[in-house]
Formats: sequence, structure tokens, C-alpha cells
Amino acid sequence: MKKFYITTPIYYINAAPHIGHAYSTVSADILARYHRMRGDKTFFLTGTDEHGEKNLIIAEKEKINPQEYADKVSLLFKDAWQKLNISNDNFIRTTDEKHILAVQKALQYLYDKGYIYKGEHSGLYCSGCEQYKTEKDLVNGLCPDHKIKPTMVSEESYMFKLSEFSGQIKEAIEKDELLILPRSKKKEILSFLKNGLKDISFSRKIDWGIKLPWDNSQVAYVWPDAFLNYLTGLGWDGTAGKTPEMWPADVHLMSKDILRVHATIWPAMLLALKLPLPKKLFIHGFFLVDGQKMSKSIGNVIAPNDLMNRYGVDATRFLLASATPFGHDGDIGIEKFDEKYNADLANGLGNLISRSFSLYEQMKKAGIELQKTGGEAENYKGHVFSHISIENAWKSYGDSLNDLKIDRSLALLFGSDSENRGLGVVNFLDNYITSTKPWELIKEKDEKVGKIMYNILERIRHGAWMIYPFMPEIAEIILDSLGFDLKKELKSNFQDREKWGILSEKAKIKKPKILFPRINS
Ligand code: ME8
Repeated sequence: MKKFYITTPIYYINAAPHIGHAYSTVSADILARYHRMRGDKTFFLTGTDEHGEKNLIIAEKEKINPQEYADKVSLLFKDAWQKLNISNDNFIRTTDEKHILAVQKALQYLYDKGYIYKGEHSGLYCSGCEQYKTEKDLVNGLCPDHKIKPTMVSEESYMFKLSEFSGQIKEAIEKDELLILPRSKKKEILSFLKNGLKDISFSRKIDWGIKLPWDNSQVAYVWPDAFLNYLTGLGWDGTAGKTPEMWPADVHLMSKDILRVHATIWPAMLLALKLPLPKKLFIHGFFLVDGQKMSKSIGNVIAPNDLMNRYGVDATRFLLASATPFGHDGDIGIEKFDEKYNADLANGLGNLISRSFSLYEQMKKAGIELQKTGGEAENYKGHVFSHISIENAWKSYGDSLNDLKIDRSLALLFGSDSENRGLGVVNFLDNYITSTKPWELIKEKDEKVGKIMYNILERIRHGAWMIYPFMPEIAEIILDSLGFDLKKELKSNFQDREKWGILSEKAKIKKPKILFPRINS
């Protein structure tokens, strides 16, 4: 059995979740559900990053204890993910007692081995990024991501020997042992690594964080604390060289704001702790609003609830997943979401389902039964409807998701491929129905319509499974209408359900409710 371990970043709790976070989390959920559906042993981790200076500043402003503040905002993330039907196996918080103990144990090991040493550190600190910045990183003196002026911090600090690992990290990235996708991001990191890495400060003299076990006057810098979540979320207790069963991560999903730290500090820590490197960092694009990154500090955010209230849970998942080509930035906005919702869901998938099941009902009323086909020989515009093309469709779909091309797998499903290749459920079947005109055959009481309807409904069954990772509840409703219990089916062998001809001629088929009511903007 293959294993698949996927993570999202653990999110800062300086504000409530927005749809940028939801984009990462839904994308990871789609990949996790896909791997589970295909029988891989899967673990999906998300959570909240609760230490760091900015949370302390907010808690002080709100005059509440930082832990109380953390509890309050962490819950907003947990709730949002529950509403979005996210199937994470664990929700890690960096204020969890077990996480704290493991981080202390790991840092003590690094200190004992001489990877952490006492020094003096000064630099420009952006509390938005929780990172030191160089003058070169700034635009007009401001952090380009947070639009705030970093403050000069100068304090006694414990330093981490990052410089010692430059060569090893560079080699791992060059050889794709630590694969960075898209390729352009790998190039960017390699060019950054050209000049080698400098040691970095690993502690802060602030009153909120994990205390260093050998010096209680300092707390761990928020990044090493946060990175270790990827291990403690699997139950790791901080012991160097002890690899948890699901480690290494198959995919760390994130956006470009945190790539550099993930491609430098994190692998260095793992090397020092004698643990394998993650296999892949996948960098998806930013959601932009009017060309600007959507972010809490800029104040141009859309909340997940805004979308869920307007479109429902599954449509929100679909709209997020298809908003931009995976790996590229993209402008988003309610108008665009409305348009896509109406085109692909209300008029597309929703209409196809309603039309197909109505035709089925009319056929039954006319006393005609479904007739199983081999999926074969219905020539239409050069496309042969055969079970081979179903196999191919599953193959292309699987290849796209294995390559993390989430938007491409959706294009296959929604048939926006200009040649209608693959299953292309919606366009393909729309065209099939229009060209075979089942309503005329029903009127003429032509038994042939039983085969045509089988071809339609069996394809809808395959489509529903392919849609499942994206829209699990919609998939469940469609499969239920065809007489299948999705939850039960998920426990059975996936290879069987990917074959042609699983829909029974005698299935109890009923028309589902309207799946996607049209939105009038
Ligand atoms: O960086 N578009 O947390 P964070 C797309 N705690 N994705 C976006 C986005 C946008 N406009 N805005 C945020 C941190 N994201 C650290 C991580 S991990 C060990 C510690 C997503 O709350 C995207 O995944 O700032 C980005 O990388 C992440 O949220 C940053 O979340």
C-alpha cells in the first residue's frame, strides 16, 4: 500500500481565516481525499501557528491573555475547516502541551550538538512575516507582503548554524530529492542559495513562545517551533533520528510567501535532527484582489463564510479549486465566482444531472428498461464511447492529480478541453444527449434508448466518483440517486468501481433534488 502525507501551512492566528487559507486547505483536502479514494494510506495535517510576536501584540491590545486569544482564533480556523468539510486527520496547535515538549527536546538536542550557539543578533524584523528582512527585500522601505515598516531588533540571541547546511540543501534541491514545484520556484531558490546561507537567530526575548529548556529567559523563534508541527502532528516526541511512520511528507503545500524558509531553515533542521527531507514543496499562487495579494494586513479579504452562504459548501470548494491555474496567481472576486458558478455548476453539471434523470423517468414511464452496454461503439463526432476511453479518462484524471494539477483534472471533468477528450462529463454528455435525442426515441418507443440512457447514467457514475474529492456531498447525492452508498463504497476496492458496467440495469434510480440553484447577481 502506498502512503501519502500532505500538510498545509499552520496558519497564524492574528486574524480570522480568509479564502486564501481556504484555498490551501481545500486543495490539500482534494489531494488527501483523492489518495484515500484510491486506497493509499493517507494522513492530512493542518493547524494553527500560535506563538510569535504579532499575536502577543494583539493580545496585549485586546487586554486578554495570549493563550485565551489563541484559543479563540484557533477555534475560528477549526470551525471554518469543519464547515468546508475538510477531512484533516489531525489539527495541530503549537500551544499543545505535547508539541511544546517535543520542540524543547529537539532544540535541546540541537544545542547539545553545537548546532545552536549563543550570539548577538540585530536585524529588521517584520512581525507580519515573523521574519528578519534585508534592505533588498523591502519595497519603499516596507515589507512587500504586509505593507508595514519592519522594526530594528537588536538582542542577545541563540543562533542556528544554518550556514553549515547550505551545500547539502542545494544538492538535495538540484537533484530533486527535495522537489520544488513549479520549476520556476526551484530556480528561484537555487539562485538564492548560490551565495550560501547565513546563521540565523533561533530565539527571541519575548514573553510568548516555547521557553528554551537551557535558558528560560528566551523563547524559541516562531519558525523552528512551527516547522516541527509537521512531525509532532504525527505524534513525534522530539527524539532526533526517530522517524514517524508517515514521515517524510509527500507534499508540503503552501504559497510563495513562505517558500524560502521552507527550502532553507526546515531542511537544515531535519538534517541536523537526522531525519529525512520532505519529498515535495508545492507552491501555489496567491489569490489577488485588484492585483494585490489578498491578506489580513492589507484588509481586502473575503471570508470562507461569505462564499459558503452564497454558494453552499461544495460549490465553494469547487470555486476555490478552480479559481486560478494551480501554481499561478489569479485575481478573484464575487463577480467571477458568480459567473463560474452559473456556467459550470448551475447550467453545467446541475442541468446535466437534472436533464439526464428526467429523461430516465420519461423512459421508464414509456415502459422501456435500461440496457447494459459495454460502453461501446456509439460513434459520435469521431469519439468512440468505449470502456477504453473510461480507462483513459481515469488515467488522465489520476495523472493530473498525482502531478498536483488540480485545475487540469477539473478541466477533464468539466470538458473544457477544446476537443472534448477524456470523460469531460458535462460537455461530453451534453453533446451526446443533444446528438442522440433520447426524447425522440422515447416518443417512438424505441428500445435503443435503454442503451443510450445506460451510457449516460454509467458515465455520470464515473463522473460522480471523479468529482468526489472536490465536491464530496454532491458526489454522494448523485451516487445515492443511482443506488450506491458512497460511504460504504469507499471501503471497497477502488479498482472495481473504476470499471465500466458497475451500474445495474435494475438499480433503484431516482431523480436528485436541484443541486445548484442559479444565482442572479
Ligand atoms: O505563514 N492566496 O501563516 P499564514 C493564496 N504560520 N494563499 C494564501 C493567501 C492568498 N492570498 N494568503 C494566505 C504562516 N495564503 C506561517 C506558516 S508553516 C510551518 C508556518 C495561504 O497565516 C498560503 O498557503 O501567513 C500561505 O503560504 C499561507 O496561507 C500563509 O499563512
